[in-house]
Amino acid sequence: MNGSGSGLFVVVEGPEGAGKSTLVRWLAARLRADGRRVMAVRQPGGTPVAEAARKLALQFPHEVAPVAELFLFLAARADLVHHVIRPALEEGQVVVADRFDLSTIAYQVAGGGLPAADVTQAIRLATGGLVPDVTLVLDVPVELGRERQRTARKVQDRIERQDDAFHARVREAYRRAQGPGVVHIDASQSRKAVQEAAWREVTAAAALSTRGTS
Ligand code: Z5A
Repeated sequence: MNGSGSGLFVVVEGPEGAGKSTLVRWLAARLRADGRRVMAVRQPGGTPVAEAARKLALQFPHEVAPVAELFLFLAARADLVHHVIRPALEEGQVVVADRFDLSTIAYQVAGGGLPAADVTQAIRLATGGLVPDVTLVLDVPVELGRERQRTARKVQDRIERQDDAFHARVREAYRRAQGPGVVHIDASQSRKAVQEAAWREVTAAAALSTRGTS
């Protein structure tokens, strides 16, 4: 399905504080305990170029033009796909990614107002058309996500400092997301309930293919 070798490509998506990083860590550990070879990545980030783009996209102290911001995220993704994700999938690994294309649709299109068709084309160029086998979309109300970040003492990045209307559009875009392999999980539940729901989807996706079973 992902069109890149025999691995399994799992993406975890959702707004800030939804519990994505927590779930990615848990899934990676659970898959390894099952004897799978796992590559866990976050976006933007994961290669020297992608980490540099992350710094610019999230911490640059001056205004960044919306299209420039888009290309920073896509530069990070293109480099990560080329150097890390595709090689891992081709080796038969399970790749678990904290964010992928849906983040760009939610933040830069729904949040930032960039044109969907052009952004979709740019995404395709950046990733060579790589698609996840399963995308777990974690849903939490904006305020609950923020509350979790405050409790975790997270320092806000440029995107997180956008206004409430922006974040409401981002959440709505995630809630509307659909397509092959897209699954919605109520992430206001306990960690355990979220993990169990995610595990059901990942094992179902793995069973549908021979990928990720090395
Ligand atoms: N961005 C973009 O605009 N366009 C793009 O194309 C891409 C990204 C790829 C990346 O931020 C930023 O880049 C992001 C979008 C933008 N900025 N914004 N907004 P990031 O990588 O720094 O992470 P984040 O996703 O924005 O924030 P986060 O706080 O790391 O969220 P999270 O990973 O979903 O949550 P967490 O770290 O797993 O959990 C947060 C806390 O909640 C933590 O203390 C957990 O222990 C706790 N937690 C987790 N799950 C639960 C449950 N179920 N119950 C209770 N507590 C929980």
